[in-house]
Amino acid sequence: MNPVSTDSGYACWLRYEYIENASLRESYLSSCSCYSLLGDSFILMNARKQLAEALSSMLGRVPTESDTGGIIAGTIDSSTELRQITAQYDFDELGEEGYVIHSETEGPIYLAAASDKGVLYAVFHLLRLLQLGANVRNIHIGEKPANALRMINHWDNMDGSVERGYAGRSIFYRDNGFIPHTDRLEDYARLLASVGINAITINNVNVHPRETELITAGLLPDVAKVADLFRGYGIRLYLSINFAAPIEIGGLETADPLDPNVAAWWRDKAKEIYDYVPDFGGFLVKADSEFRPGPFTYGRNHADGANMLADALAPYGGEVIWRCFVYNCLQDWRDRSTDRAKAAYDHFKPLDGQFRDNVLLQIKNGPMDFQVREPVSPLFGGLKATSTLLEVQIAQEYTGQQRHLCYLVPQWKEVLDFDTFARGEGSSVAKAASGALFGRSRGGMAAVSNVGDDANWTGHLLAQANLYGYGRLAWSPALGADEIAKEWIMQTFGRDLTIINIIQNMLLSSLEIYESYTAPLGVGWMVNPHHHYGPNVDGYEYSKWGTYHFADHEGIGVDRTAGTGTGYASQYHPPQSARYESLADCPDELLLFFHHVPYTHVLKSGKTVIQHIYDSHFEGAEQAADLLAQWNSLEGRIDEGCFRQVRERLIHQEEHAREWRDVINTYFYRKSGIPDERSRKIY
Ligand code: GCV
Repeated sequence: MNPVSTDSGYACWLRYEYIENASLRESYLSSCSCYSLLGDSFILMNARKQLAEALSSMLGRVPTESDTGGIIAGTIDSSTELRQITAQYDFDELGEEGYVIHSETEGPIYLAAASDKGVLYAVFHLLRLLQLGANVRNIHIGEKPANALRMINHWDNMDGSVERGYAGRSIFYRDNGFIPHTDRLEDYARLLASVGINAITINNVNVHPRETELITAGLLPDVAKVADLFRGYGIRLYLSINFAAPIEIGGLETADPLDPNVAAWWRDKAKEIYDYVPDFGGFLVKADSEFRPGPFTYGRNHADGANMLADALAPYGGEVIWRCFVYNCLQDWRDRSTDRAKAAYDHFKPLDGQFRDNVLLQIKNGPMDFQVREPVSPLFGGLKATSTLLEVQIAQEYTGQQRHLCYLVPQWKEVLDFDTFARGEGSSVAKAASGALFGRSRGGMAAVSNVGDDANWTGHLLAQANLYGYGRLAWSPALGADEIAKEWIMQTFGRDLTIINIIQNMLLSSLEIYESYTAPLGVGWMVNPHHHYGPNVDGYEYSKWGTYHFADHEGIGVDRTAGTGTGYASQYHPPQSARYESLADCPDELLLFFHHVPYTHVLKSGKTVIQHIYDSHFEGAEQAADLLAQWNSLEGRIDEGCFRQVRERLIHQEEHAREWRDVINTYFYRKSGIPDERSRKIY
């Protein structure tokens, strides 16, 4: 482990604290005082190191290497004993990344997998069980991930800045080059692997001139070093590319995807990249979006662009991840007919089935942009013949920027559980994104990282739970947000029940609290332009970005119905389309996303819209104060360094929630002229 003090929270959920409880420690020692890990690939060496270090730390004794008992780990091809003992498991079914953990009342604990990566995941799983204080006898676990791709996207720039980064500078780059020493990266790779992440892009989707050069001989040796490091933890490296690279670094006059010289340039480029990184994952592409170049310049479509790149990568097993975050960012706010929410579906639905097999479309969870509340993107279930990735944002751009506590796993769960009805009832986003719903094997999740070089990685210590939770959920969308929270807390703060209950309660209530004192009922935005922090109701109202709430003295909301509005609601399959279309059936929390209503409209909750705005903002601010009170009750029970840094953030959150409350309530009181039923202070 890194020498940084544990007080900072640097070790995250891999603290492997000494187990104070003597009987538990003794029981683990009787099963885990020795181990044998068969094989010496990079991945297995890392697995061995991890196992040995974690066991020493938790059990207070360095485990011995011995093949006569304890833990026996390896691939099924490496030992007849392992193969025989685990004969009852179907390793074909468990696949390349699945594994088995098997133990009886006595005897060794067996960790077996078809591949080295599976063994690494099994080691992390066993260590998690130990950190959670679980029984490790009589366990018969056969695990495999629900998603083939479980990816992290970094929005890091080579100057060391991180777009929408709230935890310091980049851990990869400084001064337009790579940071030479890689201890921290190694710790990061270990953290990611421990929750099953298997893919990473290391540069921003907005690819500037310097990062465009990542695919040139000048920088590929450095890229290769990073790829080597991550490979040792089962993580494949991808790069974000600039669609105009053939012009900007290739000396061509065009980047037209149908121009044979352009295609040849990318083919040569792919060969060059694979010379350095033989298992290179592929390209992540933001094209024709927010001023990024793309195929539109040449009158081509997204399939033309993606397929040309996919053909270049195909001989080497690489893939193209093409983002669907495409919309008109130069809209006229006076134009009520154009609806940004419709754009991704309008662009990509007609192309469904036209993409190569090694293209995946990466779709943000909602149709707008990572707001605290949005409906699910109708492209899930809309696309049936294309592989997809669900993109979520661990970085809290619109959810408190890692200064406010906002545990996002419940939001992602809601998205994953949403029924698209694409193949009738039970067609969840989880199944659509993974591809399982349509019999496709590639698919999964991608997430914008929330990590930087802050000592605790994520700025807000409790925001580590989002990174942890994302990985766990991408592995198994069936896990509960509460379960994940509890796992994370126990591994980070130990097994004291009072601590667990308080922090779990804080995490699980935090999203709802944040939502209640910010933008109401699904309307979104209402933030300061550019940096997106803090309240500004009209911040984007007269802008070109297509993000409006249309509040006037009578009412608020965007009519997105097919009957009288933009028609967005009809992009869903029935019955979701009908539910959103109907004012009576539309769920309260999304009401203003789909309908423009008077402030006196009565919600299902029985409150009017205006009273809901007042109540939720007053209550939300109070609850934010209560988060601080709950945390304060932990003083002396948890590490002082961790306690203080979180308290500082919660003090700010409390104040800032009041600012949100007063700005929003005052705005709507002044617009509507309707007083608060309870006569509370509005300015
Ligand atoms: C990387 C939003 C963010 C941008 C981000 C963009 C995207 O617009 O504010 O910073 O750019 O999404 O996802 O491409």
